[in-house]
Amino acid sequence: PAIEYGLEAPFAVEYHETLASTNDRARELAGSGETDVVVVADEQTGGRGRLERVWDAPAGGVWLSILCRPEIPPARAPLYTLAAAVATARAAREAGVDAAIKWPNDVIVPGDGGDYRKLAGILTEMEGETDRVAWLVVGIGVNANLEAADLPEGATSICDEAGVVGRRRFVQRVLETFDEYRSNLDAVIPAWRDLAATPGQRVRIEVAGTELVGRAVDVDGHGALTVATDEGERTVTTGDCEHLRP
Ligand code: BTX
Repeated sequence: PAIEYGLEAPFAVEYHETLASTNDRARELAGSGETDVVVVADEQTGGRGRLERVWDAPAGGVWLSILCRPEIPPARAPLYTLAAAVATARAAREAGVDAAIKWPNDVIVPGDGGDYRKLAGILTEMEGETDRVAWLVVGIGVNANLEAADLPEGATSICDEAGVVGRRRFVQRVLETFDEYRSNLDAVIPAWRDLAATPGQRVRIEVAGTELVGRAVDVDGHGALTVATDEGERTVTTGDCEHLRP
């Protein structure tokens, strides 16, 4: 294999050189009753984003999915997505990248004049009853040792921003931070706020076919975003968020 993941992590690590999607493999493991497993691949041939979008995942990136079974209602699951964003942004900063979080789940590198480039994305999937999650798969995709030419427009990588990163150590740091916050969910929002680029920005958010424009204010205890619009304050639980030029 190109990299070995003999990690000191609170998760069992399953490494693949190539896989269609680490989220799909983690879901398979969920079906066989596993938990606290991380699936890592050097390359994905069928990487998925949200809403059936394609996620480009050539060899050299960090593509991983964490499978766990937290004792929480589904309404608290977004905190796991935010915890993954915090873990990823912090690890990227430790690698020398000026990383920040764009609500809800993108890790970006802010540029001049309101511009930004996408460094990483998170895709959380789950199954469960109304009162209790059965399993949760948190997929994290980070453009690590890749070059702009290998990535879609608007993307950047750790390598382009700060040079080649040691992926083993990077993954280790992501998992450590994620583990720290999953057992301390109340600390997720404050940590997220410290790394967030969205509050204070003018944003356009697409939610289920409708569009909302205004100034992002803050996130609430569940990670929902409050936006000040001309028609008053609106709270959005999920959607596609674009930062607009000031
Ligand atoms: P998203 O729906 O927010 O973003 C998807 C969009 O991002 C695409 O439509 C494209 O415009 C852009 N994009 C695609 N590939 C990249 C890339 N490598 N870098 C930057 N931008 C890109 C975000 O979805 C959630 C992505 C999760 C990916 C992880 S990888 C491990 C796990 N397995 C899996 O199949 N998905 C997750």
